[in-house]
Amino acid sequence: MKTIIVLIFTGITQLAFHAGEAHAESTAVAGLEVTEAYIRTMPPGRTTTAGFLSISNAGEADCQLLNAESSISDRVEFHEHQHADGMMRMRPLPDGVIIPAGETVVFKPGGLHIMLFNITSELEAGEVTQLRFNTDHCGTVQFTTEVRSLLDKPMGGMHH
Ligand SMILES: [Cu+2]
Repeated sequence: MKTIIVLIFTGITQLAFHAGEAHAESTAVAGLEVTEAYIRTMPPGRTTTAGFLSISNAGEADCQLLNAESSISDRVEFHEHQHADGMMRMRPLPDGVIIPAGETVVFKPGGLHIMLFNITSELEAGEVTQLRFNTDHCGTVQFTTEVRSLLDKPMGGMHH
């Protein structure tokens, strides 16, 4: 498994949120586990990228991922791909993603994924960045994402 890293987030919103959630964090460590997390390098001139991972829920209750926070992006969304009229389109999931008890959900190209917007740093393959998921009653999950080259696999239908 990837190392779980505790991040210090700044900003009043995060601090206020964190204060209310602090007691639940140990639950998340016991129940939700993220593995194989990575984000893609960006083509020149772009400030948006996608992230992929596996997340398993070893707990006895479903966990809903409500939102995500990133060390390099101030806006992170859950998206899924959808075929409509012969086109592959992306749809935001404003209600987040449910991870059923005892199951693993895979975020992968062409399916469920994370979108990171407004990235101001250049992403180099091999770097790591930090992400965290905030959940309904399963605390927060913090994890490391590796940056992988865009050239490893085609972006296939990623349009914003
Ligand atoms: Cu997307």
